[in-house]
Amino acid sequence: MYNMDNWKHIFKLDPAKDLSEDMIDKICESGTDAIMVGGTDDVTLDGVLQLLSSIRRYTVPVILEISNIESVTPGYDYYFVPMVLNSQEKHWMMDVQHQAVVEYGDIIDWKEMFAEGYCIMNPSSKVYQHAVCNLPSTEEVIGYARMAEHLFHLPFFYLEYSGAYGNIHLVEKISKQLKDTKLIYGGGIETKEQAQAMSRYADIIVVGNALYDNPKEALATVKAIK
Ligand code: 1GP
Repeated sequence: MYNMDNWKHIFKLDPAKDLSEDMIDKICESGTDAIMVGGTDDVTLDGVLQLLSSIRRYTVPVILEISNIESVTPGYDYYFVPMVLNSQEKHWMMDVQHQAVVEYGDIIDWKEMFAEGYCIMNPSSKVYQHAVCNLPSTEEVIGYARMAEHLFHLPFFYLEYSGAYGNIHLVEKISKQLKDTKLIYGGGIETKEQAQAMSRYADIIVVGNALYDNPKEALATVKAIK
């Protein structure tokens, strides 16, 4: 097992999108702290397995962020389980996870399993619509962060702006609420400067889309914050 305490940077790869082997090589050798495999649409067991077999040739830790139960497979180092705190439906906060534990609880290795308290802040993103979210006010986001830290004792609070660069003042405010719960920021990071800015407040930044849209800049975000 790896020590996550010093993690600062994660690349998120979408199993429904293609990347060349050369690009996967560059991503895995970039110095990023971990590769997370996850997406919203068309996440299949095939896609998840294919990415795993490419990434597993490298020493970088590999995380499956569980999108649906059908695409879960052994072989990843860690499994991150999103619990969508600002969903309007209990289904996305609690029930999908509960169903999975009822079905597979006997064979789950709990040491590999980590909950993420998700707060999804970009109403135009697929994930926001998919998980039927409400847009919380600043006070409400702070409330979710406090619950993640003090009530649920979650390992991670994920401020998710997927596809859009978020409000850095909010990220700063949330970072002040969290001590034991690590703050993950993801969304719209495309440049070194954006990575550095979010990294001042978030424990871990996640870079996703930029890998597909602007790979050179995306790869440069690792060194920019280390
Ligand atoms: C998405 O938070 C990640 O789940 C990263 O966001 O794809 O916008 O970089 P981007």
